[in-house]
Amino acid sequence: MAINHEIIFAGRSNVGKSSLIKRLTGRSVKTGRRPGVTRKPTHITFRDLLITDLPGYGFLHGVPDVVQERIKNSIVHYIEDNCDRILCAVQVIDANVFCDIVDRWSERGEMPVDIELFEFLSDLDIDTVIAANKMDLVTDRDDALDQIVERFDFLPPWKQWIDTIAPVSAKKGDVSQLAVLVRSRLHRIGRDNLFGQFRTV
Ligand SMILES: Nc1nc2c(ncn2[C@@H]2O[C@H](COP(=O)(O)OP(=O)(O)O)[C@@H](O)[C@H]2O)c(=O)[nH]1
Ligand SMILES: [Mg+2]
Repeated sequence: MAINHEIIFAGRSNVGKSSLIKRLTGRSVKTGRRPGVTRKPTHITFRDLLITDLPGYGFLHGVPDVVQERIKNSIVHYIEDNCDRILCAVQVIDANVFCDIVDRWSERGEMPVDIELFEFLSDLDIDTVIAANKMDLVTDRDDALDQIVERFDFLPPWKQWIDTIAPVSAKKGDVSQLAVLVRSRLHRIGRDNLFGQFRTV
């Protein structure tokens, strides 16, 4: 069957992209034993909808710079090439360490990769949902989410942005808020028939 629509999962290595896809859809994408092992996009399909798990975006400890640059370029090209059929992007972040990492880069005067990725997706007019994963590790939930939306240049409180950010935990199985957001994007294109592929429990 021809592919008409695509949902991409993007973000740094180890933030839980593959785990989230598994929790959300009940289906596995190929995963490597080590983070960063997956260097090519991997896919699952539901009828004419493609779900894509992209390689980790940005710095990865122990991987040579040239290789990192190559992976980053290939991700950028993949997204640009498939832009027209991309219904939405799920940008996955590790809610527990996101702000520390962003601030560390900012203090060095460098563009944090997560922000770079988010802006890149916005520039392409790709509807982007932020999945704040690993919420099970976060103690002050509302405060953490307020801090996170601020880094993306959204005004807190985070609850103003529930159509854009979904706090989730792939590990504890709590992904319902993300399923709701993905379903809303499917609804917009009249594809409620795919709702069943994205579990709310
Ligand atoms: N505590 C916690 N760990 C998680 C969660 N989601 C994923 N992980 C763990 O984070 C690591 C990386 O997950 P993976 O899905 O491979 O990340 P990817 O590189 O972004 O695809 C694995 O050890 C997962 O078990 C979560 O919600 N909470
Ligand atoms: Mg993965």
